[in-house]
Amino acid sequence: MGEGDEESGFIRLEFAEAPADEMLQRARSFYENMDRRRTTRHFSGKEVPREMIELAIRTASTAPSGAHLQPWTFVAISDPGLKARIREAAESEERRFYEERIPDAWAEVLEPLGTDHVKEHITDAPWVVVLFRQSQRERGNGEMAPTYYSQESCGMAAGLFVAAVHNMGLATLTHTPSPMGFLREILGRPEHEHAMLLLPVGYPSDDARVPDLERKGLGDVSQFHE
Ligand code: IYR
Repeated sequence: MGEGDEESGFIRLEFAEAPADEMLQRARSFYENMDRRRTTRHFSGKEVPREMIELAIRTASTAPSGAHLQPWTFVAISDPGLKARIREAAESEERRFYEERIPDAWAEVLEPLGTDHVKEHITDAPWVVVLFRQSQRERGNGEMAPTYYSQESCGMAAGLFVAAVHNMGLATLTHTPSPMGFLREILGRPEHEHAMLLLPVGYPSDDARVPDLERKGLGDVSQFHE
C-alpha cells in the first residue's frame, strides 16, 4: 500500500493481535455475559439517562450493512404521552391478533411464554426504541434509490442493540406488534421506513419474571466440517 491510498478512499486497518489465551478468555467472558441475558416483559419506571440510549444506538449502528447504507432509523421515546398512544394502538392490534387472527400452531408455541395483548412494558419502561428499516434511501436530489439486504442489516443492528443494552446492565424486550404500520403514522416516519421492532429499555422491575427456558446446545445449533 503506497502513497495515495487515502486518496482512493481506503485507510489502513487498525488491528492489534492479542495473545491466543487472552482471546479465548475474552471470548469466554463475552459468551458468559451474553448467556445471562434474558428477555423480560417486566420493567421498573426507574429513569435511564438519555446517554445510555444514545450509546446503545451508536453500538447498533456499527453493524455491517448492505453497501454500507446503514438502512435503519432508531426512534427513541421517553415522552409519556407518546408512549401511552403507542401502547393503546399496539394493544388494539394485539387484541385482534390474540382473539381472532392467531393460527393454532402459533398459539401453541406462544402459550408457554405467557404473552397476551396487554403491553404494559410500553408505558412502564422509561424508554421505548422503535427500529425502522429503510427499504429505500433518499438521494441528494430528492430521488429515491434502493437499499440492499435491509432485513439482514437491520437484524444485525438489532442484535448489537440488544447486546449493548444487556452489556450496560439494562434489560430490553424485542416486541413485534402485529401489524405495526401504526408506528410509522404515530412517529411521523416516511413511507420508505418500515417499523421492524419495538424495544422497551429499562431496569427490570423488582418482581420481574421470565419463562423457565433453556437454550439449545452447541450441537443443536451448529455443524462443523474440519
Ligand atoms: N406480536 C405478538 C405475538 C408474539 C409473537 C411472537 I413469535 C413472540 O415471541 C411473542 C409474541 C405479541 O407481541 O404479543
